[in-house]
Amino acid sequence: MNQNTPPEEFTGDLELGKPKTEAAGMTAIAKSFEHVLRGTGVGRGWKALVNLNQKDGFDCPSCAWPDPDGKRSAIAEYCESGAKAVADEVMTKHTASPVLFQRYSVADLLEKSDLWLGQQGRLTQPMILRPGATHYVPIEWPDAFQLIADQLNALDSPNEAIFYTSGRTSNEAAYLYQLFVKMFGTNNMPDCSNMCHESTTVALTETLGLGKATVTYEDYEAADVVMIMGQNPGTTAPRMLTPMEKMKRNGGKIIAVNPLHEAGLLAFKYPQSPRDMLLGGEKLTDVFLQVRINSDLALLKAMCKLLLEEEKKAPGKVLDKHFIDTYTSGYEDFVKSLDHFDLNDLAAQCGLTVAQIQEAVDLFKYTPKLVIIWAMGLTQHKNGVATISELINLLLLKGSIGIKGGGASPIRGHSNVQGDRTMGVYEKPKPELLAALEKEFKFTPPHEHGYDAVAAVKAMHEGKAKVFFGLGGNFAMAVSDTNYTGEALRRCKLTVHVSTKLNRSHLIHGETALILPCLGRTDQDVQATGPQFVSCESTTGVVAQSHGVVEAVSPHLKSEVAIVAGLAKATLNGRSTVDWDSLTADYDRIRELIAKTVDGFESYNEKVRKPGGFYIPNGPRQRDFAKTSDGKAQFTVNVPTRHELQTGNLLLMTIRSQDQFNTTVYANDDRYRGVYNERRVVFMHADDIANLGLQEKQVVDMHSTYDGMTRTAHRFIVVPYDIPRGCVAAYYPETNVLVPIDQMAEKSNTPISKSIVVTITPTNE
Ligand SMILES: Nc1nc2c(c(=O)[nH]1)N[C@H]1C(S)=C(S)[C@@H](COP(=O)(O)OP(=O)(O)OC[C@H]3O[C@@H](n4cnc5c(=O)[nH]c(N)nc54)[C@H](O)[C@@H]3O)O[C@H]1N2
Ligand SMILES: Nc1nc2c(c(=O)[nH]1)N[C@H]1C(S)=C(S)[C@@H](COP(=O)(O)OP(=O)(O)OC[C@H]3O[C@@H](n4cnc5c(=O)[nH]c(N)nc54)[C@H](O)[C@@H]3O)O[C@H]1N2
Ligand SMILES: [Mo]
Repeated sequence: MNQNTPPEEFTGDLELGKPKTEAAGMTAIAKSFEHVLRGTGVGRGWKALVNLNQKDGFDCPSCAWPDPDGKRSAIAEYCESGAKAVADEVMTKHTASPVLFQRYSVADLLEKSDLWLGQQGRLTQPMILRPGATHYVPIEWPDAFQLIADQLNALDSPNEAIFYTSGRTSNEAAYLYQLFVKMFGTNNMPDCSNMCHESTTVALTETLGLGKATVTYEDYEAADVVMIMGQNPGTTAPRMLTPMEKMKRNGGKIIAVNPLHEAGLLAFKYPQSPRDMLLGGEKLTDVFLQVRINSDLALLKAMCKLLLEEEKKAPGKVLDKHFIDTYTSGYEDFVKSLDHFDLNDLAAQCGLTVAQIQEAVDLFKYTPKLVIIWAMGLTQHKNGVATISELINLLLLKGSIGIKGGGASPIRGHSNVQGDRTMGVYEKPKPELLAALEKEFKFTPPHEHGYDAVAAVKAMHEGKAKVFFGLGGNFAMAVSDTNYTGEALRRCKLTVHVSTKLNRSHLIHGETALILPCLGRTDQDVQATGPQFVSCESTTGVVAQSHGVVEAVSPHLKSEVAIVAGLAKATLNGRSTVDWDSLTADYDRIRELIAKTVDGFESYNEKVRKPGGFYIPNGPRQRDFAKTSDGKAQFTVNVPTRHELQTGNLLLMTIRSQDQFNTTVYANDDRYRGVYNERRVVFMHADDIANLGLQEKQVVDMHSTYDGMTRTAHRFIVVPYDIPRGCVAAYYPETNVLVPIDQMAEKSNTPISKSIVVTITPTNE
């Protein structure tokens, strides 16, 4: 078997049902309870659930959706996904203790599925895999820190080390981590953002001066029209459906842009509403644009062209000329450039008619209260940055930025991925932060940009980097080109993972490997001065505290703060002015340092203690675009990409199922899409199945060929599905073997996980 990829076996009993036409409802609530209570023991599970997203409880580890600013209902502030993420963390029935590692060698564990690895429960003790050993064995914390410190200090240059972050890390841990890494001497800080919303960050920073959402929670409910592009909210941000339902009841309209009729886009049943339960849910989408994969740029351009035509028909009613004149630059060039594009051609690229696009434009032509929401369906393409810049063009035409009920709303994935960046986890650190750190801590931080995720893999592959340290995440499975990435990790001298749960990255290891088990979001965190809390930033820029509530499964777990501080102390060994132990003892002291060095965090300890937290400064929300190249919001000229597919070629998007959180698989079902007991499936249009001479449920291989090299993902079952011709979909991470390491979005380097050209052939059994 291939040592770098998950096993390719089927469960053997794929069941296909009808895809659902609504999300949430009682089933979702029932499923939530089922998941939590099954694995946790009733007391722990309840304790965790009732504290989830309450103002004095903990921040849901699942996604970065914001909490309502006002009152919260006691039970509704979690969703099925959140409940599963909590269950996954608080489960106690099993633990991945030293007994497990004694029983199974690394080779044995490699043959287990990702589902099985996750089901082993929480890690309980630091473990080490020594050079040439077959099994992980326990190691004491001080020895682990010393071993990593010795390896780091033995490198020829600090730039031979890589420090990855996944987005669950708290602000406090993230801040210490980036401080330590900069003091060690490198900016090699790739993070999961590099594979996620980096295209968003780049596009928004260029066009508006800040890489974050311009909306607040209230804007969703106040909008007249919300356009949801490239996102599957029923699965990946179910709580978003609550304000959507409210805005609909206020008379608002929803436009959905997606190659799939995702259940969460169609209708929503509010589980606490007797009316919904009796009468059925609220229809959500008013205009559904079933676009071809990666045609969104063409669609947005067509919408801009139609808006200009509408403005000619009703001058002064459609475009916000005052906003354009006062706050933007590049308008004339942008308008001129639209002449080069033909409406019918643009519509055809999307697989739509002009009339369908007009129907959507009619909903928002006379109102600026337009919110555009987007996620991975826009970011993970070669032209991700261009597409998002085009989306900004549309909002600028309407003057929709910096008004109540309007704006740009990327939905971040991991619960604190945005906060980690704010705290300085970034391979291209901001000069202001470097200057502040230099002043406060009296050292010279490195200015040279570091490796992002893809560059880090290449550096390890080429032997330029030799130590990989991961603060959370599952790098081996999350990055593209699984075999290449696996080989890169295997070439390291040392790989270290700070983790809550066992995952495949622990098994695809360097010469020496360490697993350092940490507290999760739900766990109580008690340090020398008493119980501590941490804080996180939501997708709308609210920073709030999070208190763990359940007792840790093992006395050997350390908090991420304690781990980072322990490592910093051992590695820098007197070379820093920081008292790492005192910071671990009292997280208020970390927040004091953040207050002194990070913009917008003045009086952090005070503000974060206010119920509900506080908003950090956001220029674009106030129509302040001072941080762009000329101080104005930028219109940009972007050209749609044509995917000229040769016969037999299809465009593959790699997507999430209902029962996974990124690389963590909770179960093999995808209820909303009607798929049960199996993840190795490929969704195809019936005509494409017929054209290729395939049958429903036939077993096939998928191949991608780039730069003369063919990569293959073996054994997927064909599922006929309502998807545009020429487009196919399959689950990530199983399909990451097909994404070439060199195929990234322009300017953001995000792997092209949503538009991979593939061919499909029957598997030779
Ligand atoms: N339950 C659960 N929740 C999660 C996660 C999880 O794995 N499970 N992951 C978290 C993370 S880190 C993230 S980043 C978010 C991800 O949240 P999403 O972006 O919603 O997740 P994906 O499954 O990647 O779905 C992408 C959606 O985009 C559509 N799509 C794909 N290509 C295109 C395209 O070219 N154009 C358009 N218009 N649509 C397209 C797909 O059909 C799908 O509906 O979710 C977060 N929340
Ligand atoms: N083909 C393809 N590839 C993709 C994507 C895609 O859509 N398609 N999506 C991309 C996206 S959007 C993202 S964000 C990345 C995700 O990439 P990652 O963030 O690297 O992956 P996760 O699966 O979220 O990481 C799960 C692991 O994190 C650890 N963990 C969980 N909670 C904690 C915690 O509180 N602390 C610590 N220290 N560890 C914890 C657990 O051990 C668990 O096994 O994948 C990317 N890769
Ligand atoms: Mo993500």
